[in-house]
Amino acid sequence: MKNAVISSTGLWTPPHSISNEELVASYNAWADNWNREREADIASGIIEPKTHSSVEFIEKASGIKSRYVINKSGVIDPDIMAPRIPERPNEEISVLAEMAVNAARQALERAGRKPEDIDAVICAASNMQRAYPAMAIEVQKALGINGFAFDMNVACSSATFGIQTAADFVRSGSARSVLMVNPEVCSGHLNFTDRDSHFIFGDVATAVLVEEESIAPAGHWKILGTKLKTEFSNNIRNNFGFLNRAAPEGIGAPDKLFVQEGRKVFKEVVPMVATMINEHLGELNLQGTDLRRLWLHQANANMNRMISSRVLGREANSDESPTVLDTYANTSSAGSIIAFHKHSEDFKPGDKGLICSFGAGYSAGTVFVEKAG
Ligand code: CO8
Repeated sequence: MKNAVISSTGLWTPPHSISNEELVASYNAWADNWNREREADIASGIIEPKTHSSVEFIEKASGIKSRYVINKSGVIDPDIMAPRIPERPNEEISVLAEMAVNAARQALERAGRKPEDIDAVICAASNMQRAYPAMAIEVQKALGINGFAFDMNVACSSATFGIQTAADFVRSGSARSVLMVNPEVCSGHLNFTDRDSHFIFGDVATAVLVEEESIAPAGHWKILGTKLKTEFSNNIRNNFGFLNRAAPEGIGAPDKLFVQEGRKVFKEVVPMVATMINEHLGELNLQGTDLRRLWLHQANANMNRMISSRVLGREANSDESPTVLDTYANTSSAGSIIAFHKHSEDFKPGDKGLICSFGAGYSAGTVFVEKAG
């Protein structure tokens, strides 16, 4: 069996950012309008009024201060409350593919790779823009890559599942160089009129180049081990899909967007992920204290604090478990890759770390890495 390594990563960040203050102002204006239109029903107690969202709550509950988005004007317009991303003709590159290509080009450049060096493309993300042809095949064409490409979706865990899939191709010898991309337009699936979740997500794209060790550039990352886990839960769900088109409530219904039982997710996923990390550490004859850094999924700062405490045996500092939530919010599958991309330059040969994601499914993935010489 061949050894798989991570040769490089890439990141593309959208140009527009929305602060909590801006997001809360638009939500509150929307809620005031909603209440005004239903004044009589609210006064007679038939319906409950919408209450205001709060900047303080968002930051305390999640650690999020702002998020990047593909379209800002629609999201912060109280009369729209959704991104307005113009549809493109089939002859033009699609939005998701374009984002992925931007991140991919950086990963290829950082590894000194040309398109002809790549054997396969995997597009691993929470929500594909269309059913088919696969986003990955469009990315493959846009970059001029030969070989094969396909999409996969394991929600927030898509990137770690994508890394293991790419590593398995390399280990088995069916590919030597695999490009894995994670374009996430979370704003397209978020209900900006739901106070409990309107602040959670942002848009971004990341890329990871997984290759056979013998061809990898200097300074690559050895993959010490990968592990995946899934356990069915309805606590994070999005019912959008072609089968719902004829449903009486229509495509605009709230359950055709992201919905979650945030408290339950928090309580159930923290122990599941901490146990998984500790078991995988044991299988690799490692301990939490052997890890220089944890690049955890970026859903909630408090969640990451609890998981890292259970792995290290004490609270991790921001150097040991960095967060990008303050500026990026939750970017689904891309979160742990952004953290890895932005906070790994200081690693010395032999330093070890963990890329870990978790989310809807439930699903979780662990990728232990070591900086090579
Ligand atoms: N402003 C003010 N108050 C608020 C707000 C708000 N915006 N929202 C809620 N409150 C109130 C509530 O009404 C509640 O009030 P009361 O106590 O009177 O009932 C109080 O604040 C506390 O509310 P919660 O219990 O909901 O608050 P929590 O402390 O639990 O924090 C969180 C909420 C931040 C959602 C937290 O539970 C959390 O982060 N949970 C984990 C979530 C998570 O990890 N989800 C994973 C999602 S990612 C994934 O896998 C799906 C992929 C999707 C792709 C992208 C598509 C968009």
